[in-house]
Amino acid sequence: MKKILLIISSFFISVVVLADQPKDWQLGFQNPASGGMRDIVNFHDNLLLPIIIAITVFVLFLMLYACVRFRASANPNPSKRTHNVTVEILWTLIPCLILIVMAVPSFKILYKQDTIPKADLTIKAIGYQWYWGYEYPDENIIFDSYMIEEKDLRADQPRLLAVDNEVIVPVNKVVKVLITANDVLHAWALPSFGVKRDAVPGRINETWFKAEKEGTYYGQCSELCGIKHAFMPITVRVVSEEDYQEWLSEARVKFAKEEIENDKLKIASK
Ligand SMILES: [Cu+2]
Repeated sequence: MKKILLIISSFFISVVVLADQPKDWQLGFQNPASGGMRDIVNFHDNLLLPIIIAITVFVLFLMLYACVRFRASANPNPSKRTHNVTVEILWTLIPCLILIVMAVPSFKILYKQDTIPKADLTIKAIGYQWYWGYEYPDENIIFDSYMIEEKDLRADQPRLLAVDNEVIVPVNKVVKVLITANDVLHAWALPSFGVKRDAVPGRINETWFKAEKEGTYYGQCSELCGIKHAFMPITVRVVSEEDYQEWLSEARVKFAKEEIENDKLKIASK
C-alpha cells in the first residue's frame, strides 16, 4: 500500500522532485536539461500519451460492450456475418492516419537531433570493457572514468552512477560528442540531454547537446556489453564558463595526452 501511495504521489510531485538522475519509484522521464530532451518530453507527454490513453480506453470500452451486449444469455442467436467493407476500411485507415499524425513531429525531432550546430567544444567518449574513456581533442586532454565502488562513495554521490573523473562541460554551449568503442558495442546515453548513441568499435558516431542548466547529470552504458555492463556509468557536470576554464587549466596538466617539453612532443605515460 505504501508503495502504491509512493507511486501515486511521485506522479504528482515528479516535476519538482526529479533532478538529474533516476529516483526511486520514478514514473516518466528525468527532467530535461537540454532543448532536445524538452522536445522529446513534449512529444511524449502531449501527443503520444493522449493518443495511447484514448486508444486504450476505446478498446477497453469495445471489449466490455461486446462482453455485455453479446453475452450468450442476451444474444442466443449470434450473427453469422464475416465481412463488413465499411468497418474494414475504417479500421485500416484510422490507424494509418494516427501513425502519420505521430510520425510528422517525430521526424522533426529526429532531424533536429541529427543536424549538429557549430560546436563550441568537442569531446570524445570511448567505451571500454568496462569503463568510459574521454578525450578533449582540442585541449590535449585524455582521461578514464571509472565507477566509484559502493564502499568508497561520498554521501552526496549516487550508487552505481558516480565516477572518479567526471566529464566537465560549460553551460549553454554546443557540445559535440564523438562516440566510439575499443572492444565491443557500448552506448553513450544521457537521459537528461536526450542523448543516446551506440559506441561501435572502428567507427565514430556523433551527437550533440547544449546543457541549459548547471548541475551533475548521470547516464549509463545502454548496450549490453558484458559482465560489468551495469557498472560503467556516465557523469557529466555542467559548470559556468569561468569554472570550466579553471578546470581546463588544471586538466591540461593533470590529464595531458602529450607532454610538451622543449617544443618537442613526448607521449606522456598514462
Ligand atoms: Cu558498455
